Amino acid sequence: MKSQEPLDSSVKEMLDVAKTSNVSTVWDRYQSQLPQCGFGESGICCRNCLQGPCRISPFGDGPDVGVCGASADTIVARNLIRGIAGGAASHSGHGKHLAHVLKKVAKGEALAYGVKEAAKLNAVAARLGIPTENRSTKEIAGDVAQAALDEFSERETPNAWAATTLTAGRVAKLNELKVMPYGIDSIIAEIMHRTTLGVDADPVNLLLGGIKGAIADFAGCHLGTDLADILFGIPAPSVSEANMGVIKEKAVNIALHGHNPLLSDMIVATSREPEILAEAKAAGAEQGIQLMGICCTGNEVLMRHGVPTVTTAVSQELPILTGAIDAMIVDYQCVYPSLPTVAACFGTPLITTMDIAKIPGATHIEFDEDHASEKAREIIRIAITAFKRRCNKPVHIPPKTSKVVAGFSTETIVGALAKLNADDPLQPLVDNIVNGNIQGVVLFAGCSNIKVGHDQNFVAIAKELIARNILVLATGCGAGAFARNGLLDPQATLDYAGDGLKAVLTAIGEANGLNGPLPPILHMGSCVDNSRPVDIAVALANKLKVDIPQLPVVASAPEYKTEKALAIGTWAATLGLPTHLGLVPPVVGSKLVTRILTQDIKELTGGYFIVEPDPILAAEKIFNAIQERRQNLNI
Ligand code: BF8
Repeated sequence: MKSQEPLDSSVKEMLDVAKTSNVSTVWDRYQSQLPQCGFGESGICCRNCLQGPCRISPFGDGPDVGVCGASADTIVARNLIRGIAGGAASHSGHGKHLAHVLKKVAKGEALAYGVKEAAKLNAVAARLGIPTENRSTKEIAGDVAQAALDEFSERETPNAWAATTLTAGRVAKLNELKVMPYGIDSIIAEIMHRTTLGVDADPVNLLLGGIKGAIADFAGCHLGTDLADILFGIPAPSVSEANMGVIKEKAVNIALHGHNPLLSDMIVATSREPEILAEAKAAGAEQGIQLMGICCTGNEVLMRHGVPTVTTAVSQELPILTGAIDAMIVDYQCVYPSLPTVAACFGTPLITTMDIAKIPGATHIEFDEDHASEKAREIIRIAITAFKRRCNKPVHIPPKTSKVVAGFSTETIVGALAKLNADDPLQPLVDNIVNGNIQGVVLFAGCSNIKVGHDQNFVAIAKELIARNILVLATGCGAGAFARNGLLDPQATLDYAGDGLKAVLTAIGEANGLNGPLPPILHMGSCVDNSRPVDIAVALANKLKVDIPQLPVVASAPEYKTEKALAIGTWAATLGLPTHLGLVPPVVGSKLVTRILTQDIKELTGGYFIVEPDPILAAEKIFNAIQERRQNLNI
């Protein structure tokens, strides 16, 4: 498939710069991979043992089993659930890292960190059954951190971050299907075990194992969100900006990329220290230090500190091509190994920081939580030195920026609704769903993918839905796409929302002193923060005394690409949501697996996958899924 045109004019402009500078980007590398392997795209190649690789003929004119006898159904299911295990390992690894730091905080170590949100710590502790009365914050933090670490190994009780956060109905369903996880790492290991040669060959059993892995992913995501809020604060709305125009020619421009707020939060704090600012100014940076985010690290610092977003995953190489980035600092996940090569062309320091995520050609400065501020200072000073080197060299910065209002945590949304009804904050939302002002809710999650015209699907589908009075929530690179294309600006509510949605968003905005509406899309954070919209769905379901599969709520991943997105999509469908995918997943080599995921799973969980690459048809199908649920609720 030929990659389509990006939507964003800044991305197009920088691709022209790449061409004239003779710098290869993900767009070029994708073209040079074409045509991509059809066996891989269909999920019917197997490398799980050394008698292979094996390929199954999709047309029935070649082998229909691998050397060991595995069928296309077995191979497709095995490949899919290994992807889910990869996603679960990533999300939960991020959460585990936060748990270790919270544990250090409890022990009086990692002094740069602390418990910023004691109320959330207490709420999480209470949910986990950890006593809070007459105990110090450190004692409670120690127990919560230990409970989080206990989530990883094999145990005799279900994963608490799944069993205590979902509706009773969902917990019962997960138990009934025997897919409730009993240890995140142990499930990941179990998936690796059952997919090796000669273990599980039953595609249905394999898929159930994958669902268990996806629920473990959910637990890891929720744990990650909770611990980040405890350590760094619950996000609240702030006004910021997005797109390449946030880069300032005469500032020390530092791009923060990756996922974990542990380092990036520290860099934000350190960059605001007078001493460091003075160093930047002394180096000639009259506009000071300009931080900007990429991918989910970008979402974390946008949500909590209003740091602008410069771009999202697919276009992560392009800010460097402006010639004005003085350091790109990466932690882990979704970081392209190409970055040091691009950075070398512009003299930009590309700094890796995590011991599990090194890239040849990068400068590695190992992050260390016990010396977090010192590390942050060391890194910022590298950027200041790079700024001195680039001073007065030509830069090419596309000027476009969009206004962004972001920071909609669950707590913030409930707080904003409380301004309409303090006794029962969810009631105004319920009333407006029942009266049709809000037809339903769609969560846009997941990545940007080079196979899709960058941002095209996200923006086209969301605009259709907003016009039809659907409340849209967003996380991850989806939220970034909306940010750069003006859909996180309250003005977009006035420009694009249907009358019912506009009235509700305006009423909430005015009740909260905003003199206008909320934006039509509420940015709820990074990919681990997909747990936040689930919390809202659970609260709604409990209030209505129904379960999640009855709610007029749909998930959509129109441009997904990572294993993490496979895991999220699978738990979304398991929790009972119709889940739209804008790219065909690598399962079509098995009719059985395809049928299970798009049809049969509906009987099991109430959720299912809608695969639709065309954005207008996708919007129609998402809207219809919402209408079906409204009818079933008699509203
Ligand atoms: O975790 S949306 S490309 S940045 S995987 Fe990666 Fe996908 Fe972006 Fe965040 Ni999520």
